[in-house]
Amino acid sequence: MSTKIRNSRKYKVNVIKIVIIGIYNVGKTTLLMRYINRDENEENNYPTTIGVEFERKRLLYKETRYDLEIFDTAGLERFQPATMSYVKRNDFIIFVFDNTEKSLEYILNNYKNELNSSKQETVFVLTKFDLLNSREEKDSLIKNIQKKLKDNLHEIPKLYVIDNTPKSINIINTIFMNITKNHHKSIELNNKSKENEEIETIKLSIENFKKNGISSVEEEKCCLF
Ligand SMILES: Nc1nc2c(ncn2[C@@H]2O[C@H](COP(=O)(O)OP(=O)(O)OP(=O)(O)O)[C@@H](O)[C@H]2O)c(=O)[nH]1
Ligand SMILES: [Mg+2]
Repeated sequence: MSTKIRNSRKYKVNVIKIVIIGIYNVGKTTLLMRYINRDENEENNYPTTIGVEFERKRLLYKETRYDLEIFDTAGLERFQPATMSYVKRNDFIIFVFDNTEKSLEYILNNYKNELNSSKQETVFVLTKFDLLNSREEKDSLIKNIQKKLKDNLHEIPKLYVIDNTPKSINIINTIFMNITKNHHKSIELNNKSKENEEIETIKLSIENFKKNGISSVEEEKCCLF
């Protein structure tokens, strides 16, 4: 028991807020449950989401503990205003769509401005790839999607493709792992820019010392700080 407490104190905890968005029935809840429960059962059906559901996953990455707080939104149109409000409150957005045209159009029509103006990180996930029969069909769908993304968005987002095979569990894990890595990187960058700011302040104070005729001993003290 005491060991557990010591261990948990050893790590810094960071919260990453993620929201999953897409039209109804594209597989948002299935994706999340596959991640949370490592649920490989393709027969599992979840009731349609009403409002917003919440799940938490704890990860350890580079000695930093991350709490992933994941919001699974309802795709039904009547919940759309509530869903919109979640977009701004989260660090990452996972947009989910399936092999139907309307499911990608739903995202582009409703979130295009957000996608083109926001600094939030986003990824796109195409589900139900297993329902396409031939290689040609699959290739043409991917081409079509890439064209639509290119035509509508300033920056082409990362696109993951999943289906009902057990392999998709690994892809889903990668999606969340990459989100965590990106977040970690942005924290590191942020810390570095803070360090640079401190260096700048030290430089300025050296100049101040010089201006006021303070001796080089003081200057050394200043630099050791
Ligand atoms: N074949 C296939 N079916 C899938 C896949 N992903 C999800 N499904 C099925 O799609 C249906 C809808 O999945 P959900 O996860 O409930 O969809 P949702 O986006 O959460 O739907 P709402 O909560 O209504 O917005 C279920 O029957 C799933 O089993 C997939 O990759 N392949
Ligand atoms: Mg759902």
